[in-house]
Amino acid sequence: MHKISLETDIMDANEEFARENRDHFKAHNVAVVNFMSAPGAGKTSLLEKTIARMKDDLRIGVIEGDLMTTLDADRITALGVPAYQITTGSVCHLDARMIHNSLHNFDIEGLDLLIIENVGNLVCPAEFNLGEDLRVMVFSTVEGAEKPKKYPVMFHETDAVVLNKIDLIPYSGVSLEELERNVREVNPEVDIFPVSCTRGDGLDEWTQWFTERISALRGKAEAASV
Ligand SMILES: Nc1nc2c(ncn2[C@@H]2O[C@H](COP(=O)(O)OP(=O)(O)OP(=O)(O)O)[C@@H](O)[C@H]2O)c(=O)[nH]1
Ligand SMILES: [Mg+2]
Repeated sequence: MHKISLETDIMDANEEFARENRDHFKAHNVAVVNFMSAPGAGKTSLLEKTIARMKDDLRIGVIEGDLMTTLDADRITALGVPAYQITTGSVCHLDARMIHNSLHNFDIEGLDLLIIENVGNLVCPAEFNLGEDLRVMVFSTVEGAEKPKKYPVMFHETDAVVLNKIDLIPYSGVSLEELERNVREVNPEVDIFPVSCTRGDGLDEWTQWFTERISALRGKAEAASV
């Protein structure tokens, strides 16, 4: 009983901060995307590839979430794109308040696209609305075709699933067809992109979808502000 009311308070407070974040993002006409995955599935690798392809056309900024280190933010700034690192200490996800606080230090003025890389964790990040417009989940195919059924929350709470590391499929014995079938079982509407960040397979299709979604989001925001 006590536990339930505490959880409700936490989630209510998160929703309030998420609403404020969303208003702030709208006021700046910036599209915001939350990238989530288990540790090491390839979020930063996908961001590196995606940003390199989009940064000449869009002004991009990145907020990185990790328990420790600025390693991921350093990888992004090496691309010439501004990045802000949130180190959560022992917290296994980003929440809307952390994003809210980071906006006091990270200027989104003039950005077209703000990407948030969440803390590596296959469950908790999906439960915290950050005020984002779009969610992308990255899944490493080698982790097993059955995982969408065992850990459905994040697969369910996302607009796209990027199935990364398909170059390793011949060594892992995982069936891509079975994995895609299991993703669809959990989330029939989701867009699925098999890719290899290291070899480059599937990155054209993924980047095209992502670019179109961002421009649709920004177009909608512009129309609403007229
Ligand atoms: N073989 C293979 N390795 C990959 C691929 N994509 C990423 N990796 C490797 O997987 C490891 C983790 O990649 P990251 O991009 O750091 O993963 P991440 O999800 O950002 O990790 P965290 O932020 O720590 O959760 C690195 O050693 C990458 O080089 C891929 O498509 N194929
Ligand atoms: Mg990373």
